[in-house]
Amino acid sequence: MNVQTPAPLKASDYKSDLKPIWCPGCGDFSVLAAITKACAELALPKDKTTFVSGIGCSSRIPAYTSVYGFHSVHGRSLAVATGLKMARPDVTVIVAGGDGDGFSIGGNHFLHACRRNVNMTYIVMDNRVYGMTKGQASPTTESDWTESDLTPEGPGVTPIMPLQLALACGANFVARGFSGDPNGLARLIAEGIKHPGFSFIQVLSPCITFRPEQRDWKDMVHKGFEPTSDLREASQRLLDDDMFTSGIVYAGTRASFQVPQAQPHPSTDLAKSFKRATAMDDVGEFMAHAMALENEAAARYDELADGMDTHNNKEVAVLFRQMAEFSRKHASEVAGRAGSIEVPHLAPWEYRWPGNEAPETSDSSVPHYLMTPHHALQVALRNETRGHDFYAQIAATSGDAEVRRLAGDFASEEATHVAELKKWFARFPAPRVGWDDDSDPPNASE
Ligand SMILES: Cc1ncc(C[n+]2csc(CCOP(=O)(O)OP(=O)(O)O)c2C)c(N)n1
Ligand code: SF4
Ligand SMILES: [Mg+2]
Repeated sequence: MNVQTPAPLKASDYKSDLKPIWCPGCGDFSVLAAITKACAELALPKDKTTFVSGIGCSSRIPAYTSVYGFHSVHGRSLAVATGLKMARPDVTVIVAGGDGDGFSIGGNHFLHACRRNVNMTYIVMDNRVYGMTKGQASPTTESDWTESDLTPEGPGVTPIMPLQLALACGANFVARGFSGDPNGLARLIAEGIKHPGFSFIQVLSPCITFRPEQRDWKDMVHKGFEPTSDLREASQRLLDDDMFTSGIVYAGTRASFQVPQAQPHPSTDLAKSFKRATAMDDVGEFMAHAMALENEAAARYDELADGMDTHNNKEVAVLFRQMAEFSRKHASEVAGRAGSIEVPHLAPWEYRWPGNEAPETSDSSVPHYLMTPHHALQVALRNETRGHDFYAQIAATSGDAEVRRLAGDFASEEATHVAELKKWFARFPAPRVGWDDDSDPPNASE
C-alpha cells in the first residue's frame, strides 16, 4: 500500500478565513503573523492546539487562527486556560490578549498563573492603552500620558512592570518581543511554547490609532536579553532595562504544576537553527530568500488591502491588492528560475534579511486608514527600492558565482519595478494638507 505523508502545515494554514478588523498599521497584525509562524515551525497539530483570549482588540486572536479557540470574557483568559490545560494536558494552550485584559481586570489571575506555573504560554500585546474602548489608560500607561479624556492630566500613577511581576511571581519563562520584528518574535513564541511551565511573553505592539507616537518604537526597541536560569541575574537585567530591550530574560527549571508532561513537540532544533552563516554563498539558500521576499511582500499587501477594505478605503485597497498580485507573479517567476536547485526550508528567524523583515515587506507601522493612493505608492516604492538594494548587495559580495549572477539579474528586475512605479505617481498626486484629520477615529466593537 502506498502511504502518503501529509504535507507540512504552513504559517498561513494556521490563519482562519476571517479577515482582521484591526486598524491598518496596528502591531497586532504582525503578532498574528509571528504566532502562526511559530505554530508552523513547531508543527503543532491543529486538533491539539488551542488559543484562549479575553476581550480587547488583541484578544481577537482566536478568531483569526484556525486551531481551536475560546474567546472568553474580559480578564478571565488565564482562568479558562488553566482549566483547559488541567483537563487536557495533551493540548498545547496558548493565551493571547492585551495589557488591559491581562493586568487590569485580569491582574489577579496573572499573578497566580505565574505562581502556579501550569504548562502554557501567555502572549500579551502591550500597547499601553485600552485600544478597543477608544483609548483609556491601562496599567502599563506612562503616568504623564495626557491624551485620554478620562485622565486629562495623565494617570498620575507608576506603570506596572510586567516582566518584573512575572519573574517575582514565579513564571518559568519570561521574554519581551516586538511586533516590528515578527521573525524574532516567532522565535520567542516557539521557545516559550517549548519551555515547560508558565511562559510569559510581553509583546510591544503599537496602537497606532490611540497612541500614534508608538510608531517610533521601531527606533527604540533593541535586542539585548540573553536567556539565563539564574533568577538573580535576570532580576539585575530588569533593573537595568529601559523597557525596550527584547529577548528572553529568564528560562527557569521549576517543575510545572502537577500536569503530566505532554508529548514533546516535533520541533526543529531551534538552538542549532539560529546559527547564521556570514555570507549568502549558497544558491539554494539564496533562492529561498528570493521566494520568501516576494511571498512575504504579497502577504503584507493582502493584509493592508483587507485592512483598507474594512475601513472603507476602497481606492487604496485596490492598489494594495494589485501590488499583492505583482508580488505573487514575481514569486512564481522566481520559483521558475529555481528549476532543479534544491531550495531548503528556512525557519522565519533563519532568513538573513538586512532588517527585521524581508526587504520588500511594507513597514507595518506606516499605513493609516485614511491614507491616499499617493501614500500607498510611496510605500510600494520604498519596498521595491529595498528589494533592489538587497539583491545588488548580494551581487556585489557573494562568494558564489551563480548566486552573484542570479542576484544581479534580480537586482535589474527590481530596478525596472522601481522605474515603473515612479511613473505611476503622475496618476496619483500628493494629497491635500490635513488628509488624516478625523474627529471620530475608528473603534472596534466587541
Ligand atoms: C467586564 C468588562 N469590563 C469592561 C469591558 C470593556 N472593555 C472591553 S476591551 C477593554 C480593554 C481592552 O484593552 P486591552 O486588553 O489592552 O486590549 P487592546 O484593545 O488594547 O488590544 C475593556 C475595558 C468588558 N468588555 N467587560
Ligand atoms: S484601536 Fe489600536 S489596538 Fe485596536 S485595532 Fe486599532 S490600532 Fe490596534
Ligand atoms: Mg491594550
